[in-house]
Amino acid sequence: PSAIFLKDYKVPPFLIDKTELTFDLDEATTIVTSRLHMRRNPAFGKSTAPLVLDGGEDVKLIGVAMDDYSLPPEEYRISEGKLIITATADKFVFTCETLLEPQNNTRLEGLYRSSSMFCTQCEAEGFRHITYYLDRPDVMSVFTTTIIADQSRYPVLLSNGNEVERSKTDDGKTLVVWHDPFPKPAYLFALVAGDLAVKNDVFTTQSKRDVKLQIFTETHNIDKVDYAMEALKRSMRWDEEAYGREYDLDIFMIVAVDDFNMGAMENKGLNIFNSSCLLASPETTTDDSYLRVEAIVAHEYFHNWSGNRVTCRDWFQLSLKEGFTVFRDQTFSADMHSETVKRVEDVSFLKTAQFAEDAGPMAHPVRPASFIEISNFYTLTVYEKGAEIVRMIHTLLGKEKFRAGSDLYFNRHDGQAVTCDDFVAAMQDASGVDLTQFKRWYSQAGTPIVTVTDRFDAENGTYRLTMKQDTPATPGQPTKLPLHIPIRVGLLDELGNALSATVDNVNSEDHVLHLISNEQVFEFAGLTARPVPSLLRGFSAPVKLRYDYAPANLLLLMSADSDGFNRWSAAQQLAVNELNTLIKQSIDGETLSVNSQLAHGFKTLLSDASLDPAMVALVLALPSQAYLSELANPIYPAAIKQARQYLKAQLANTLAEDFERVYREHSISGEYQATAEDIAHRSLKNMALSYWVETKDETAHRIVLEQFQSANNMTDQFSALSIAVNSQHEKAAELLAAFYEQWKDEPLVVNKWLMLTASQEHDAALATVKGLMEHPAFDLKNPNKVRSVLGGFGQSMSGFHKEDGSGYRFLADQIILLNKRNPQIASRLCTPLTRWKKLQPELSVKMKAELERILSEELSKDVYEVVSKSLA
Ligand code: BAL
Ligand code: ZN
Repeated sequence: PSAIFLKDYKVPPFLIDKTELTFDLDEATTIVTSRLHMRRNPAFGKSTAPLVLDGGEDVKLIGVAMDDYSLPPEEYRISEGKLIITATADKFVFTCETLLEPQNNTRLEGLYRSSSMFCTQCEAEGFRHITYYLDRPDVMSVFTTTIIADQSRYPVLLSNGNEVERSKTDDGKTLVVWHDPFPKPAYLFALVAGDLAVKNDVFTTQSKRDVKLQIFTETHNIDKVDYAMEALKRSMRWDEEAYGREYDLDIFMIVAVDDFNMGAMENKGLNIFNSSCLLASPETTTDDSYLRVEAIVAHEYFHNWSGNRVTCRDWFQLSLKEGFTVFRDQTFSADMHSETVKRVEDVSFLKTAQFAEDAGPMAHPVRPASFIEISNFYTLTVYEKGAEIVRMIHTLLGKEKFRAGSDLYFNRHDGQAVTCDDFVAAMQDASGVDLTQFKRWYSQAGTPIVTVTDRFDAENGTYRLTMKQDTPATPGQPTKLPLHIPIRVGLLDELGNALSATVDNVNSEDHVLHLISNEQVFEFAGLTARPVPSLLRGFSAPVKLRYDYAPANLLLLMSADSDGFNRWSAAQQLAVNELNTLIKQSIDGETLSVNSQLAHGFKTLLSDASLDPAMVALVLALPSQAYLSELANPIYPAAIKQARQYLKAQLANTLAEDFERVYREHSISGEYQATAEDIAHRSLKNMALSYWVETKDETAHRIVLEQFQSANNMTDQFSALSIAVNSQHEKAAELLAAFYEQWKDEPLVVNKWLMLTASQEHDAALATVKGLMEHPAFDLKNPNKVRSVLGGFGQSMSGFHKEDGSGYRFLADQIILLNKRNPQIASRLCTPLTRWKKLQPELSVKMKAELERILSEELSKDVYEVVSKSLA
């Protein structure tokens, strides 16, 4: 397989003004007739270029016609999936008929079956698995879709836009026509057919138009969509208020499907969701999942403007819509709940997973320069780091100018397919802020390291921060240029009070410093004593900050910083320092011991009733094994596991009474509500219990059982189960069995059970996972189940990183098995293996050998790209 390059972009030689599709759906074969009203693209220049349409090997071509003249086989050819017609007029109607077997489509791209339904997934290049087309986002067309199907099995027939016609065919089937007036690329096409239940609602827009809202599910799930419907209405209102964006069609539909490669898809007017990202009920859904449903409903809805009305010119620009839309959904969730909690969660995720990607063999810029398979670039870098870039623009412009920039962007480019440069240009033009250097964030891969040193001059009352930036080399980018990095800084006195200081004639308690060179000095004037710096407040840039904080100063920041994010950040730094000491002891074979400063900080925190319990819970959460692995070089998995378990137990024993008290204080009764307040209490209560149980106290162990049995909601029940499993509670196996028995008819709950069972830390972890693959609850065809079991397994230090390499071999076997069936999922599963260079030497060679074994197979483009780049 070969790569394609951003620098080779050319406008399309042809345009498609109108697309008319007819789907004759049937279990055995589906026939798709496509009529494309095409013309040569004037922007391409005068040309006699042949018509080259994208297709897929799974699409059987029945016939082709030009202006109703059926082409004989010698007048067209198919090569590497593409349909090529040499002699074409300047304007014509191209017709083709294709035959599909959706029931055999295991890739879940294009048209496929999920349970008893037909559904589609066309982003990025799925439409070519339906019919021959110019399957690229800069070809935007007005779609009319006719669906014909048996009435009894498929009473619900949906596509984009508005339903404009409904009738019966001569042979008694139902025929429905949908028309979408907004020109769109093929990746936003959608079709659903099935016997579905519906929940209806109405949203009145700011201009007083009524929009019909519909959520469709299989009948047994329709009682679990109320939360998503409310979240949808909140999103619609928020986008009007925060961005001035109103919904444009008369109807907005969402459909839940069980088999889906992604979380959800923003097809125009017809979002299709992985049921795990839509369905929610107190008994079956945890707080985390409730918040995820809300965030993803919002995300997909926000795409209606950032993605659909203004779309991407080419797939290299994916972050244009994804980075911006993630930023929009993050801000929405922050507005609905707590801004600081949301920021901590997002940053924690970024620093764990995106930083690891940026440091590995698949590191790429937010706007990649090349790819072999675009599906591999739906990454944390494009999404999460892309959102950080938009957030930095927000910081540089300020709220009002950012809004002016987004207004200009939407107005200037409505109905167009544009680039990240166009986005930045709109922000720059509306604000007058020069973003020339800033734009390097889009093209330069890797996480910058910002090293800070300081000096206080008592005589002048000045405090100087010297900052250096350095971005490590990444594949294909050996040298890096300095970036424009906004660094938000405040200063505290020794009691933790905020200090005002003057920088560049501006006196404030909070400054945004612009680090634009490799090294720069910033001077704060007007101080009487050496301050404690609070650096990178709110995580104002996606960088690794290095500053040598004394533990006492971290404790001070943790308890007193006015920036809530940095209070958390200081606690994390303290914990990382202590864990790194313990990890080293473990590697060196020493007895573990640490004089934990963290315990003091935790004690203060646990006694302060004025704090947001959700924040307290986040501070108490020790850095994850995954984050410690990201920081480590090389990674010693067993040492990381041991150090973390040791510190947790030590903190638990030191603060046992506090944890018990906090557990009881935050145990709320009453009906379950997914409100920020109740979620906060539950999170702190369950965090406290996870410590308390580590003391091996009998009462704590009994309470875990009681909570498991008596909980009236999934958050508390699943927390009790997880705590039992993670603390190796003597009843853990019994509880796992009971949980499965209780919930075996609820697939989404079973997925959680699969994940927890697969990620356990114990000697038999690999055997357990092998057993799960044979379990009746497992299904290799269902991406959620594969992600639960194999994704969960990849997190287990004991199972995945087994000394003899058998964990790696097992995962490699599964990747090889899935490679042909579902290349996207197989490729995702490779991620833990891409870290081989960072592992301790004995494990590294074993992991590498498995990658080489995979590479010796006949591979899909998806898996080939990840594995070959990992070994390069
Ligand atoms: N566009 C793919 C799914 C999403 O990011 O919304
Ligand atoms: Zn998206």
